[in-house]
Amino acid sequence: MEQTWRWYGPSDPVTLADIRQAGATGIVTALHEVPIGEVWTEEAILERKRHIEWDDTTHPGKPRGLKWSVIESIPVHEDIKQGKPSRTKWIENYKQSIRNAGKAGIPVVTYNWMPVVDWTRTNLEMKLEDGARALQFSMNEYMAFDLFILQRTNAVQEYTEAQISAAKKTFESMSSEQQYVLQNNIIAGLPGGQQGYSLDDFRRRLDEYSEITPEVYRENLVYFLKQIVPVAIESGVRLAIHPDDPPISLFGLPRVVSTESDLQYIVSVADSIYNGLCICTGSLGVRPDNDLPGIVERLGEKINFLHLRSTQRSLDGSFHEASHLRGDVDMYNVMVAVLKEQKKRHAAHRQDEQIPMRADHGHTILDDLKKKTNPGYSAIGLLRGMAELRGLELGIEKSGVVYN
Ligand code: DNO
Repeated sequence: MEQTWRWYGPSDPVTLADIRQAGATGIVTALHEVPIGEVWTEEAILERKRHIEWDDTTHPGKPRGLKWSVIESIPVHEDIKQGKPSRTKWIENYKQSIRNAGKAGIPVVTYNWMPVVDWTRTNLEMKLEDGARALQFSMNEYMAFDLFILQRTNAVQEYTEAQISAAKKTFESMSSEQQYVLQNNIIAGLPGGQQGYSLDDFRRRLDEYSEITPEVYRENLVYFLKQIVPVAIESGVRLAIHPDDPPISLFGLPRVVSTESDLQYIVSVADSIYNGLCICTGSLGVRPDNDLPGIVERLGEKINFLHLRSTQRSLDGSFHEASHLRGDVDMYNVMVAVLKEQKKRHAAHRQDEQIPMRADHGHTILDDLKKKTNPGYSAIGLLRGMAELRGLELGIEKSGVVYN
């Protein structure tokens, strides 16, 4: 695998030099400053690429040993997701951004198809028994927000009585400051996600989806893919759709990228390695019915990017981020399946034999506990995750199991 690292740009407290020392060779980043829907110009992409790949400040003209391998993400404008007539303009912009990424030589573009909110957690500082902090999605906190802070119309009908009373108990045990933190965690936007919303804004956004069923929402995705995949092919840019995180409906919104059959459907819309997947084991792994090693085996050919992490589920639908080799994800068998896929690519002389992967969502540990960091993206936790994963990869390779 190609070891990559998500870098949030020049203001990221984790520097390019830190990433190099962690042993990654690929950078995953985005032009976060470009408003959603606007064209990413070739100049702006090239300028960021130069910044990543050449250490002009300390050693002019010296390569840093890093390469911009993956764009994560070019976000998809809400009008495209909702299938509004104005989508035509935003899709043209999207195509242009892909062409420009291709001209700048960036091989992979990640995107997601989550409506209104990107990845969602209720608690960014869950305390683990060893003192480390982890991201968490607590079902009770989520329902407490939905029912008693957002007070969404229809929410009550979607939960059982037992769920409502558990959520009420949680809500009543929270101080108003804790309620505010919960609200912000959910709607203010996590790093790399959509823009943040105020409560009213958020309600308006949800209302826009009142008529959009999962079927319609999926048709809108098909429409988008039919438009952009030909451009991706022409531009030499492999697309990678990120699964829903978490892979369940939130706030009554449609979800169409949550299961293996969703992924099978998406790749069938345009059968090309350019219409590919980002397999995020932590997102998909929240559903016990997602067989991760099987998904990698069956959809392997279409995997253009890997987010490797693990989650630990609870019976009530809550989960938290586990360390990379623990939790509910069978990382050993996922890795075996990935290495088998790479072996097939090698035999087929595919250029993209080494699949880019990044360790995703580390715990906050050691010195980082005293620092201000991007939730899930502090250096030491990710370094631990990446080190464990590269050890696992090497061990499996040396054991010969992929050659049997
Ligand atoms: C969270 C990430 C998401 C992901 C986007 C892809 O850490 O996995 O922000 O990058 O959903 O579009």
